[in-house]
Amino acid sequence: MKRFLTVLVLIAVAASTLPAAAAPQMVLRLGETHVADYPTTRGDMEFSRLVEERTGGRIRIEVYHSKQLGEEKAVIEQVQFGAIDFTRVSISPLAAFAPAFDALQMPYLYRDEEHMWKVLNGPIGEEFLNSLEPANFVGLCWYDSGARNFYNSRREIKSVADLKGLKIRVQESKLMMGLVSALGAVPTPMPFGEVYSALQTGVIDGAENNWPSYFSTSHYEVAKYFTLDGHTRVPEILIASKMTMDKLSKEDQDIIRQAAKDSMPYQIKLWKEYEKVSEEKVTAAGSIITHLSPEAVSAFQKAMEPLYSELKPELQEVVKKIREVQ
Ligand code: GTR
Repeated sequence: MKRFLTVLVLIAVAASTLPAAAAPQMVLRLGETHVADYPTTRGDMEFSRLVEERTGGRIRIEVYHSKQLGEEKAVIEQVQFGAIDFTRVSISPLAAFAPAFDALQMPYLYRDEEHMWKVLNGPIGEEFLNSLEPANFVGLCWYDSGARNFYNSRREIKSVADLKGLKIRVQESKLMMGLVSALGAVPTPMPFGEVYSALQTGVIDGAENNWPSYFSTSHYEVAKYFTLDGHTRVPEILIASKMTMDKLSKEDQDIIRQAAKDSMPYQIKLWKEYEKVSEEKVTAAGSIITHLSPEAVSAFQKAMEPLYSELKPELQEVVKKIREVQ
């Protein structure tokens, strides 16, 4: 018994001299609209893991997925005021806070995916990330979001004419409202989380998004006509609150910036896999997938042309530069 007690005392003494498991000195919050296994959420988690690892556990970033911190627009506002530290959002709602971002999400702007990545990973993309500071954000990196397409519960869309009069939900974005109006449909801005029930109850006829969002939200259950028109490529962006970043040392700011960039390949790889899975799942569930003829695609492009002439001259310049990227 005596020996047993001695051993216990020795263990207790040893434990008290061991460094305690490093408690984080700073816990920061990241808001994400998507569910836990969605590629953007997993990208956020990779970013968080890298920051924790590279700061030796001093900085922990907790990822609040599935809108736990609110819908996209409200979260962006809170990041602006420093109440939330980070968020990953689509650049569509962000453009309400930084209007130049519309130039990056114009319809049929990029020749293809490769063109988009050349732009985002080159000087134009870097300039956009840096341009957010006056709005009190720090742009960290881009994530993949594929191309957006129309879907609805009423009928197959094979031409622009088929969209006429349909009530289509859009993100809270002026550009997206204009885009849907240009096609003769009726735009209805609405938070992402309300779309399923609005489709189900017939408040709206359709919406538009990429394969993964169409699948993960179960919108395919209530809107089975999906047309591959690919009207926009709208990059996702990871942003920080400038107020949060200003509180950190230069070294920690650099760690955060680099960790975000280093999480990109992981997110992009998961995106590609999830796009395929989503397409398979919705097709198996009975969605009707419509491929457009080249003539129909040209007609979509033509109908949206006025959006370009309505852009402010300085944004038209940016569009020109984007198109010149080879
Ligand atoms: C998704 C995007 C979300 C959100 C959503 C929407 O593609 O990843 O951040 O913007 O679209 O349509 O509201």
